[in-house]
Amino acid sequence: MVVGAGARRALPDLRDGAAAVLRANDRGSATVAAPRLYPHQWSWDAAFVAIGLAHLSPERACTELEHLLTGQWRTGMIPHIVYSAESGDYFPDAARWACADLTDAAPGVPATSGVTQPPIHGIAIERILRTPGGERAAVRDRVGRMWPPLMAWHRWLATARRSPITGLVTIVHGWESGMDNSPRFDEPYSRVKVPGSLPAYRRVDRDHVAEAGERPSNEDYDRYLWLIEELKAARYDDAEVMASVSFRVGDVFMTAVLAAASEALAAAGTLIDAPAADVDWLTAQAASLRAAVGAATDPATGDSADVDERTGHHLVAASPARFAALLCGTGSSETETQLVDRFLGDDCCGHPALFAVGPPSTSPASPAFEPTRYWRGPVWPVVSWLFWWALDRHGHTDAAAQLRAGGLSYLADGSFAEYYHPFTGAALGSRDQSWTAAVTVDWLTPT
Ligand code: 9WN
Repeated sequence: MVVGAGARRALPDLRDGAAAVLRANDRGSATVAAPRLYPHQWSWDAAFVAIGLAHLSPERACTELEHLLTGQWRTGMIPHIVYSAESGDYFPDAARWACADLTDAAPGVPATSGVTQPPIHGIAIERILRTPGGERAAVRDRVGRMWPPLMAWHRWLATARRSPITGLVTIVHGWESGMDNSPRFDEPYSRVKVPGSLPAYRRVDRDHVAEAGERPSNEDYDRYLWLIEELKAARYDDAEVMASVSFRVGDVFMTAVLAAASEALAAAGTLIDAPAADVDWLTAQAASLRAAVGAATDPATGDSADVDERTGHHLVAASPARFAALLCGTGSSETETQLVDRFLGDDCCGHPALFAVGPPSTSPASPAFEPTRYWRGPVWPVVSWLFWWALDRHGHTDAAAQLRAGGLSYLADGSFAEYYHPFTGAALGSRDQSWTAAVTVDWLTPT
């Protein structure tokens, strides 16, 4: 059932409410992504959480990322979930991944998943340092201590995950994109054949979200779980995974995020006197990632495409990933202005039926659009935040202001939902979602 957006809260109240959610979800040195649905630490959620926490305590923001890094693999990969020691009610649990049983690269403690997520951590690091309090020596020292693992993370992405053909970052599971069941992946997922030998499982997520239609389908879940079995068969070995897993997509959104985060991390490096060779390497990576996004972008439409690496097909879906070039910059102000106009236009953030300005996870104009189903239609505040950040950074301040105002309209009901109905503004999915609260704190803290 869809209900309209609830009572609107005044902005100072909203900021206090968001800070209270972050406090309530704090388990000491890590923040659970959501109190019931996601009782562990997620990788890109943790980076958004750190961005929000930076305004409340830059030291606590550092702790969030330091905790995430305790789950880093020896290869450099930051896994998408760092499991809490208390058995949270979430599936797949750590036992299903069995990472430490299968590879020495995974830490024994904490237990982790065996895939990764969008690398926005560099953006969080730069924001921590630039937020008032971030200039304190104690904060800079702590960022300095995180520098080597952060470099290892970026180097792993560059060596283990960049396609030698397209230069895009390859993902081997839809969960790695962070946009799990987006129509972006319908075609590559159609080629993931689930055999009858898939070990049995129970969907715990359905216990926490009343409406099944707000979550991925059972067919999606079978594929997600089957891919875990394929990763296990490859013993999570990077080369073996690339050679054998039946889902391999050059992810243009992740590539643009990595370009932006590499540039942000390089800027952070200059603030803490990191080794010049590291800063230069990150700057060069950012340029080459931006070029890969450019090569995946149709000059006529401005649409950026993912690439199914099993077939070579270019995949353009009506998702915000089409506008990936805006995240990392196109290098041409004319092209960029046209792209911003399209992004804010009828086919995306400015669709006339929208409750407020914001990129729907799938355009209402697309046949794949489902207004309440997860990444197939709802508006996700964190995605609005990311585009807001990029537009603001690249000087599109009016467009950025529209995104922020629209984002706050969705958020004003004070539920800090995981995602929102694009037409009614009703809260969907989890409530008290940490990253939603974090971007609210960030947007509502005067600069
Ligand atoms: C699987 C935690 C995560 C986000 C993802 C979002 C969702 C998990 C799930 O929740 O994914 O990783 O169980 O649905 O898709 O982006 O990081 O908030």
